[in-house]
Amino acid sequence: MLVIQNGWLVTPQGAAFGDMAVDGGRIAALGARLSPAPQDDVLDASGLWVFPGFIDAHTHFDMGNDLAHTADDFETGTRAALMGGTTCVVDFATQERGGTLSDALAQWHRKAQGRCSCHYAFHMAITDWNERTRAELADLLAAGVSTFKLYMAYDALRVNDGELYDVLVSTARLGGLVGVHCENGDLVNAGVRRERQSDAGVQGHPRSRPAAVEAEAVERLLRIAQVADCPVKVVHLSTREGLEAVRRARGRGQCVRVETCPQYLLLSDERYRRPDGANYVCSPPLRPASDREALVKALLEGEIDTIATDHCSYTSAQKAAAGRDFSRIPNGLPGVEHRAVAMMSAFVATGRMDAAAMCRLLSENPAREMGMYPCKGALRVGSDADVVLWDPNAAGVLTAQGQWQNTDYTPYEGLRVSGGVRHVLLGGRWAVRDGRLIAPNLGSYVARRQPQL
Ligand code: DUC
Ligand code: ZN
Ligand code: ZN
Repeated sequence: MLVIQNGWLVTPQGAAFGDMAVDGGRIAALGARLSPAPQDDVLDASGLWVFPGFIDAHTHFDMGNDLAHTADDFETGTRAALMGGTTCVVDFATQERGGTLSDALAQWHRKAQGRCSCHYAFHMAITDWNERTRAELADLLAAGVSTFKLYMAYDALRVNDGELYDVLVSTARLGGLVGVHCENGDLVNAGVRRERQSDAGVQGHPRSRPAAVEAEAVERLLRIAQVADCPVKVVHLSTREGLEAVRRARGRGQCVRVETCPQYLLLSDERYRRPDGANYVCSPPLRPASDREALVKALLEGEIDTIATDHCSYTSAQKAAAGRDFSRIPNGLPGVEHRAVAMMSAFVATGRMDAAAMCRLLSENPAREMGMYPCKGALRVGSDADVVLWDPNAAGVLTAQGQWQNTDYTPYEGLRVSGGVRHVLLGGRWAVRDGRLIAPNLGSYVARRQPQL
């Protein structure tokens, strides 16, 4: 048994100073003062905050497309996640057109198995909707995949409105949840054709897909979900206008879950004017400061449910290989390692949000939405002992040189941060101690139950 003493425990009942006992991989006791037996290990957590491990429900590791293969695979990506306090990721297995969901799931298991330093689970991205695919859904839920993803853009991945409707109805019937990439694919294609003619370089990227392209897709998705009478999740929301569509749907009584990402809360589209602008190409793109401010306000007012990263990393060389043709730059940013420290610094250390509210965004809400609560996402007796001990007094600067992510840059280069990971327990075992990785590869697959919305 390990007894953690004198920590500031962030529990579902509220934050409290106290002790926590860990035994057999689970939380065995919580209390104001626990008495360790002589044979117990004791950790003095004075001055530390104790969180349920953070969950990143949006990563892309070991993913290829016609432009490039991601720099991080499950080995490097989950190691970086763990070092940043993330104890579980949910990555996107993706169906091949003409292929089955079960083949895609088996392929993603092969990518991850035996390589993960934090726990992992999979969403399933459905790209080929037909009767055979529909018949596989129940098997997916039985295999622990209770969340799905649809794309409204990217020609190789996207579904049409009728298919979207049908997937929503079919998955909701089984208790699953669908997250949707909201950009109008036809408008993106038209915008790319238009901007390529003007030879605008990297700046053609955000111009090819302005806010209205996202907002139209969010609005249409939410109307389709209204007709289907199903809950739905908007992933990586980036615009004020998209947010307004969410508000309208919620005002109609719909259940809409909203995820955003650190890059949309901290960065803006001026990055595309820099010489290394290609490094910031992601979809949806970084937006003007007014969108960022609207999202931050919504975050602080409780309108956003979760913060995930959409980690999809490439090296600067991969980004630069496209030259002036922005449409050939692989889309995506690194971020899985820096989510907690960047968000804590921006919102908790500055006094704009308390640690318990941040815990809901990074841990409890993703756990509920992903069907992992209360095994994960909570400091409760009986929950898995995936635990982060956070030092609120640590200070540092984020740099590519000091990172674990397998790329040569970070979008947050030079960011001064307050707070940091001191220790991480994974399933009750020491994975990170005093900021040092001491046990890689402890991660295992998490078979999930139905989302709790
Ligand atoms: N956009 C996506 O939709 N997926 C991965 C990365 C990105 O930028
Ligand atoms: Zn997406
Ligand atoms: Zn994504």
